[in-house]
Amino acid sequence: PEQWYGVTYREDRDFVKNAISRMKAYRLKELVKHFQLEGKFLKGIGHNSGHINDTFVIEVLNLEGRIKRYIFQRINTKIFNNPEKLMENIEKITTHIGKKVEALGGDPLRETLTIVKTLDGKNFYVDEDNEVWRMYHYIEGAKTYMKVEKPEHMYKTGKALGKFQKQLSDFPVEDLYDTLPNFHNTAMRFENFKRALENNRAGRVDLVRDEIQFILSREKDTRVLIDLLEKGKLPLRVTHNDTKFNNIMIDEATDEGIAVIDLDTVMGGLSLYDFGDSMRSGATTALEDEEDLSKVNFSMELFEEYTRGFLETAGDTLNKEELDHLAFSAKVITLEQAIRFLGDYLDGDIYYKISKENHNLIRARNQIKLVKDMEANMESMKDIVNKYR
Ligand code: GN1
Ligand code: MG
Repeated sequence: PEQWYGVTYREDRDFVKNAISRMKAYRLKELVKHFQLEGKFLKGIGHNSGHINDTFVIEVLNLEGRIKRYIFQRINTKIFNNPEKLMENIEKITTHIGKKVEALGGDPLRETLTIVKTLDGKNFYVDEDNEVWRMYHYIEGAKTYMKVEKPEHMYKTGKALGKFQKQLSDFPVEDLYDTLPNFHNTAMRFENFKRALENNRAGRVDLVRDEIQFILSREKDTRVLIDLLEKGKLPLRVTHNDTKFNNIMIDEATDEGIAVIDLDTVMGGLSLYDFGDSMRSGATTALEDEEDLSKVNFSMELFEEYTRGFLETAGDTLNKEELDHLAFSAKVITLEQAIRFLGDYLDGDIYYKISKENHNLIRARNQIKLVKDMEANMESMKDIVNKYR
């Protein structure tokens, strides 16, 4: 049997029905046969996080009669259009991190993702509908959270991201394929946004004049980091590029951030993108799609906890420009996300998965609220960085 919970998305019954039937159509039991599973298929469970790929947890019964779990994902090839290169990247970096973990007596199966290969030794499987599938070992005893539950989470995930960047600091950036070129080129995101405005594909421009104005008036901010990169003042590093809070696995017993997951966008980037996105998604009092903006606040306490943890493990690898722009990066990455969500709303919701009407607009407004909060607090944010640098 395959179970279909985890896809529940609040009150939206149609979405749940559609998502369930879409996912049911994947015959997981047949699909996973192509991978080197250690056991007999028991069930597959839909997992509702992530705006891009489809994720399942697969349970098998192994030879000792114990349940073993795997993460099984359908890669969204409309976005990741070269799965071969993408998986090569992931294999390279997880091997690199795995070796470092092992050298320190740790368990690579727990501290990074480990690819489960197909029977013919490949990193992914292409099914008869041309859907692309990959599998990882499941990291047991740890979980991800959609939202920070205690300040300690921020301190510890900050440490984990700093450690991740450090583990990859000696990995040659040119050995990685540029999976999504210009992914965090905020200036280019801004240009794309202006194009979406002109095209007005979904006829929604008139509905969101205030939000559009908010973004247009911040054009200058979108160029700051990219200019510093071009001038050679900010180094190109191997970065994660999608450091949403729920992409860090937290140990259930100790609350330590034990592994950074969702490695699809690991490629050349700025350390600041990763710091900024962690703040956007972690130092907030609400979920990314909370509609009641009175509940959406940027939390200075959480910002401080994360900064403290991150600088503890990565502080000595960062240069002056990086340190000087940490506080700003939180704001600019949040602005970038607002641009992306609102841009997708204007395009008619073609990029991010949505599960209710106006979902992308709700998300954009939520991010705009955070940007406003950060602007009001920018000087204190800089003071906090200065306290720990
Ligand atoms: C997407 O799929 P997920 O939720 O891990 C997106 C990120 C955004 C994030 C916003 C490849 O990540 O860039 O920050 O949604 N990933 C891609 O929630 O576009
Ligand atoms: Mg993710």
